[in-house]
Amino acid sequence: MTATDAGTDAGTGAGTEALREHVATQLRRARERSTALTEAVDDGDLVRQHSELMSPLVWDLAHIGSQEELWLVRDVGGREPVRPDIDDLYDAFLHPRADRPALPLLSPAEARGYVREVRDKVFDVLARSPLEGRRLEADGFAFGMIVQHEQQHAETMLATHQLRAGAPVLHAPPPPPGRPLPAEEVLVPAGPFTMGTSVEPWALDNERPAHDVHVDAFFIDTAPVTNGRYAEFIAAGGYDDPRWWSEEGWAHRAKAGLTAPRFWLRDGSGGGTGWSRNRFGVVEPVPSDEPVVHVCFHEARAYATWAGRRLPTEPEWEKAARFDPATGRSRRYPWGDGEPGPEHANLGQRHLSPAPVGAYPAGASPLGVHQLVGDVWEWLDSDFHGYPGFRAFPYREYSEVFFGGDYKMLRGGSFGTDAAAGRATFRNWDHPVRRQIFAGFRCARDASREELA
Ligand code: AVJ
Ligand code: FE
Repeated sequence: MTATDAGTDAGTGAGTEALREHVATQLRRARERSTALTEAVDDGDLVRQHSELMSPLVWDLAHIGSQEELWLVRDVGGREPVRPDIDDLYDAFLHPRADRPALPLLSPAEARGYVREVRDKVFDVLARSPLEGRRLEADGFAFGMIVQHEQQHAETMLATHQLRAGAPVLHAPPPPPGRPLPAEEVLVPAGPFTMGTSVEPWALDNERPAHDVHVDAFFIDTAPVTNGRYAEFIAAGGYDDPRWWSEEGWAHRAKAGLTAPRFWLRDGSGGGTGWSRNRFGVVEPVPSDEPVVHVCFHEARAYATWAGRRLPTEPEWEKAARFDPATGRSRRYPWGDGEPGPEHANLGQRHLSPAPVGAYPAGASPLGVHQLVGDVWEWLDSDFHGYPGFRAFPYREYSEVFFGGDYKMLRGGSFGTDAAAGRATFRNWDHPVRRQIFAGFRCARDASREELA
């Protein structure tokens, strides 16, 4: 076995002081983003429930502070609790999202004051932590976990913004232009590769440990499925033909009345795809060459079946994203081991939509697969389980309690995912019916005997 798992020092260069500076920068970046997302709307919009699927924005904000208090102030810092009285209010397991608006939540002003107070203490804890020793503190793991937690909730808040009615309040430049790709699909050769990681310092428990997986030869699309292609599926009557849908998917399609991706509107103008969409309050024609977004797993699977193809499995996706045939190594990212830059991937809410196909040639994998990271989360035909040797750390409720549940895997991150959670080992999951997340998909197929000869 030649496969190995790329190592890193959290991108900080050597040295505890450099790591401390890196942690501080990441904490500040996360807070700038959640602040912007919660300052973009008035107090009414912060406490309102914009969808049964989501929490009020002010719940997310205080929950971010509550998790930070729990792990960094109390556990790492060993300090007195700041607000032990509100632990239960912001425990995601005690109150489903639909019930959260009725709770006696902190007001917007109180929530802002709370997260500021916690953060002040955290900078003090950071200044004193050795950033080594106990596993929670080694390499700044607990701080990295909290950075990722805040960034994940920032993406959730971005999805809440997409569900909010009314005039646009978020603004960003358009993504870079697309360009034609040399091929529509590439062959990923049969053989083992290293999946997951044992050395990435801020990897979460479900990404661990690194382990070798054999993957049969398969073809994978070089880009996610576009709006233009998806509109062809709709025009061909794809939503009305049970042949393309699983039994469960067909039943859901009927019950939920699905006819097109969420936020699409029939367009009277007759141009382009024949559809328009509402994107963060802007109604605009659906661009043909962008990855489709806001489809559920069942729609993705139906499209793939209609197209004579299938969704990739999770090991297939990760092999396409990380495996370097020249060295046999698994990389941290499709383009190599270096941190994502604006030339590599559409991450971090730099833009408010996926980028057209071909917009990130510098982000392609060694096998020539584009836009695996960023743009849209990709639905996969795999369920959520722990890797062999999985151990919950530091708490079972991040991953383990979801293993074996009604979830499908999502990989690669979206335009709303921060780079802190954009590494190619990062695993996401959701119910197969969910459409408010920034999820699309790409297709794959088995390689035939003739094609391999
Ligand atoms: C990994 C995105 C499914 O948002 O439910 C946030 C991340 N866990 N707070 C979620 C998470 C605890 C989680 N997902
Ligand atoms: Fe959370």
